[in-house]
Amino acid sequence: MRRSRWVSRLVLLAVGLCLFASPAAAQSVNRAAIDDLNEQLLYVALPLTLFVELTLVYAVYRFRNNDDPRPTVDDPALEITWTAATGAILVFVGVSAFFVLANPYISPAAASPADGELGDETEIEVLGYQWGWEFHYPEANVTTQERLVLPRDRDVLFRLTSADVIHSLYVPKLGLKQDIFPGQETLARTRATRTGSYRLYCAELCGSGHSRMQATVVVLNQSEYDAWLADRRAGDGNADTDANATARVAAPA
Ligand SMILES: [Cu+2]
Repeated sequence: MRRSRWVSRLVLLAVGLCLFASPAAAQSVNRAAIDDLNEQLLYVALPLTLFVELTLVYAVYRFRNNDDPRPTVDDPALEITWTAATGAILVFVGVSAFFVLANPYISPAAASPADGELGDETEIEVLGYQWGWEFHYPEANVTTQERLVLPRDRDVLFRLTSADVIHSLYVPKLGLKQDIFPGQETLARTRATRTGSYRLYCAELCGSGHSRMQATVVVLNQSEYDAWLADRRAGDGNADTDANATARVAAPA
């Protein structure tokens, strides 16, 4: 009876770990795709880890006083089984990861709005330089620095270029990461699903000012975004409008 109590405790522990590791609602479609994959893999990895560790503990305990160890005998059926099981797990991991990689938000260069999965896109040109960021909204002819404002629930396509060396746009909370090369345009895409303020970093060591190469991403409701864009267009260079964007996030409508 003691054994069944231990088994039930272990099952409870496993369930608890799964619940603990389950991410909260994601802030973007990219983040959701990555979190879902992590969760799927966790459900495979956790039972396997428990199985391996329990087998190890059992073997150590069961054979602790074995003064007459004998060589392992061949067992083709067992060997075929564990090889096939390992193969099946690797295929599952590969297929799951492939579908996330093929997602147009994760691999934007492999998809276009014409594919039907994407709606109307807001285009934003991102320039990385030693050591800062410039964000240009071509539709409104607005340029900002150190603050990237995005509309919520809209597809956004980033056209990324570098003025000098290799940089990398990295917004962990939005699941966004894309290298930026001089003399070459790369793409990134997202759809933010929650208003808020997120950190943007350069994720490629790009010189002595690399650690300062940060910006803030502000996600606003569509109407607030439109108002912000109109503000910026009316008074380009007016730093106060950036503060307004942050204030809107602090007190979302
Ligand atoms: Cu950089």
